[in-house]
Amino acid sequence: MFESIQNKLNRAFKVLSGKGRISENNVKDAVKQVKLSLLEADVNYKVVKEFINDIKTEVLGEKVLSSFSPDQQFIKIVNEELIKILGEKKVDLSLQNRPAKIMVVGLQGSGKTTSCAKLAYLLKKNGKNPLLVAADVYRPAAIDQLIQISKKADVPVFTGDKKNPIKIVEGALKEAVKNINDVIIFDTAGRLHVDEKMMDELKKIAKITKPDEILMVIDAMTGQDAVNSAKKFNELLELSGFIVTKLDGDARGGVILSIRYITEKPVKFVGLSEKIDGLEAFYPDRMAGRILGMGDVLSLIDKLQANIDMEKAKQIEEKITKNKFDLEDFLSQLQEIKKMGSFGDILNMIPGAPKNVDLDAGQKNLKQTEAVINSMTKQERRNPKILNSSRKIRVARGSGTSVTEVNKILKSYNNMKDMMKMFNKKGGKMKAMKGFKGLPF
Ligand SMILES: Nc1nc2c(ncn2[C@@H]2O[C@H](COP(=O)(O)OP(=O)(O)OP(=O)(O)O)[C@@H](O)[C@H]2O)c(=O)[nH]1
Ligand SMILES: [Mg+2]
Repeated sequence: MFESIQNKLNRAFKVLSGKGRISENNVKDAVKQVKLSLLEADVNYKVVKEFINDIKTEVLGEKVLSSFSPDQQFIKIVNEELIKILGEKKVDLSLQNRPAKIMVVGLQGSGKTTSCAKLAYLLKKNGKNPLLVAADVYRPAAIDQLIQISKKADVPVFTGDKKNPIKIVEGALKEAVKNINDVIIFDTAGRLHVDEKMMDELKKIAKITKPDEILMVIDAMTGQDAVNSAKKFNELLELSGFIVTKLDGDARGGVILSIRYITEKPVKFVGLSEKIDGLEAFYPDRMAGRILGMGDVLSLIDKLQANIDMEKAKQIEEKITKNKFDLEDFLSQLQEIKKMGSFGDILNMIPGAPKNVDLDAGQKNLKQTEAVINSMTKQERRNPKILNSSRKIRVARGSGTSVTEVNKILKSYNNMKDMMKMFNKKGGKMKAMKGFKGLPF
């Protein structure tokens, strides 16, 4: 999924990697690459235009953060723009009415019947009591198909007279009251293209059922054609949102990146497999991370940005370079990291970072660490090497701990110092993270 657009976007980011700072000149080429990636992914040209304009404005207006390299800053901007185009926030179904009614429409073979059953499964898992309605009487096997798949969801199917869609939906409304169903999902007939007769039938069904949601199912593999038919469906039926299916295939990404911008209606779910549990709520930020293929790095950037005190980070950076990182700095770094969560967790998010480094020891018991460091003389804190056994005994007594604890904390300090040196070493193991050299660890 999205492999091609991912590779191409990465090429755009590479243009900027290794550059000292972000500038109008070196960004030009990167923006051009992003434009090509989007066009090749079959993203609607209007969306591409908006995307590129926004990126240019953002790039030039972006405050330069010393701790991020130009490619990282650019990734951040592209990510934010992707989220914007995808719709910013997850939009929930309106299920306040009892029963809430969801009408599922779309072109032939887009995945309506499968998605109805998947949705019923999801809602049931969330404590709802749904009823599925087979309102497709045209394709001979359609009703049996719905009955078969809904067995996996353990949800009842209303089939009525199996002949007249209008009578079927009327019957279903009564059945739901009788069975105390709180959600009704109507599976409707597919059509090859938008034709008047079928549309009239859908309008009639909508008039009778007064649906809380009309969701159109879109096959991600069908590209811009799907976006065009979505536009027409939306004009005729006033959709409330979309289910985009078959994102597990080699969809290029065009549909998911265009649909919301073009129709101004949100994507509410995505289909990720043929299986009953293959439907997920749609989160624009997670999808952007998937498209970029670097969700972890992105959440790391967010975390750091929200928590780092840039000035302090710079001072620490200088200290490491001059090899003057002492126990006082260690303590202040522990306090800083605590704001972000566990150091081990953060390290896990960094590609190529060593695993199983016991750096959490000092963090786990911050109070104790504080007490130990506070029991040292200024001289000892500045130069921990002078801590011989008699000094350690004194510090342990003063802080109400033991020599073992003191040693543990010193070990943790040394580990952190080594890690920081590694982060700072040019071309070292942390090459991938060279922009993060101001990190507080
Ligand atoms: N891989 C994959 N296949 C899917 C997904 N959603 C649906 N399909 C498959 O797509 C095919 C068509 O799905 P249906 O649910 O029958 O589509 P429909 O829109 O109801 O089709 P008609 O009723 O004939 O218009 C089936 O083989 C489904 O298993 C998905 O998210 N991923
Ligand atoms: Mg169907």
